[in-house]
Amino acid sequence: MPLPDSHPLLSADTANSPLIRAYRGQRGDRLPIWFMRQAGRSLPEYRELRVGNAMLDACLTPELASEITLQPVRRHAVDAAIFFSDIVIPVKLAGVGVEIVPGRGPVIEHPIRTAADVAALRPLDPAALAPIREAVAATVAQLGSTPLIGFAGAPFTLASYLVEGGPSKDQIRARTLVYSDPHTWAALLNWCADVTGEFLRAQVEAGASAAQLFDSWVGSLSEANYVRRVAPHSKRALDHLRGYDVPKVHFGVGSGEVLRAMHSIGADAMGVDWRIPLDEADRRLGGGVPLQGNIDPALLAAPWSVLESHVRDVVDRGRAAPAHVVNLGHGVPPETDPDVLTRIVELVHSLG
Ligand code: 1CP
Repeated sequence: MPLPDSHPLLSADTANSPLIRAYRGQRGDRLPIWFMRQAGRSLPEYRELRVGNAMLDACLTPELASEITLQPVRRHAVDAAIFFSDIVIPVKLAGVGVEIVPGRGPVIEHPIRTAADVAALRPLDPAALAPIREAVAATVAQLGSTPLIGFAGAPFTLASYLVEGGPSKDQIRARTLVYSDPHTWAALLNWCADVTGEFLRAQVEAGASAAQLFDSWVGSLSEANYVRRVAPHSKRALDHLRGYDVPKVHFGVGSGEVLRAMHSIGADAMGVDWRIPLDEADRRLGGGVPLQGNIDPALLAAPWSVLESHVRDVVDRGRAAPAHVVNLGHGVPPETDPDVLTRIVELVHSLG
């Protein structure tokens, strides 16, 4: 039976989309834009669907995950969907007790802190990823030429939650473990790299056209520590995509000091937070790297005239890079007026 035209294996549409071309360093007529955390609490249609569904259950129910992924694409006409899931999903699927506590974030039932805790971690059974594959395939079939970005948490950010037991201000317990027990640290990061790498690969195999690795909390590390104790594991996570021709994007918050090192693990494009302007990020990367970012999320609630000139400035500075995917410097705050996001998309598309 022939596959529908929108099937990713038959369609070259997403390969020629503004997003994928930009990740490959090509500029076209349209400046692509999407928003980190575009699916989520800023959308009334999301809040409605989530009633009675715990966050991680919603992620593992293919029809819900797919519908939530599509909502912001329909509403804002962004140039990409990002798969609705969470960085802790592969950890949960590997058998670790984790919940997303509303208003707080991922909370780990038994934090992982000792060599014995790490030794007890089980590998991820690929069969457990079936709901992820199903949700991605259903989503891609509906997206047509709009690419789906698959994503995963980088080993350091995942390990931070596992060691701390939940969200933390500066990941101090995790950073202590790096020094107090480097062997346990390395074993934990290898485990994280493999579960997160498998999660990412499942999304790509099921039809995602790009892959973003989020090392959200990398900004708490020194460059030397990052290079020695973290980067090799992040590379190991991305190595799970070997053989798949999808662009790889790497993003962290507060990553100014480690941008170059983060790029060197095998990323094609770099996400930049709001702390450094894109022309400065381009300079730090030595030029030649496609950039993604970096509208300050704090300005989403500012008067439109202020926000508009900020967006124009971001676009202007992004011209220093070979290509630019407009985004925020971090996720959409839940209280954001979604109409503001739609208006930014229109503005960016008018700037070309
Ligand atoms: O009740 C709710 O609606 C839960 C809020 C929520 C949502 C919508 C959480 C809890 N996760 C998500 C979805 C999610 N998580 C996406 C969806 C796709 C999209 O962007 O539209 C993505 C990409 C993530 C990834 C994620 N989860 C990251 C990396 C990106 C980032 O924001 O830095 C991190 C660090 C997490 C952990 C997490 N999950 C949820 C929260 C509130 C947090 C952060 C907690 C903390 O501050 O430590």
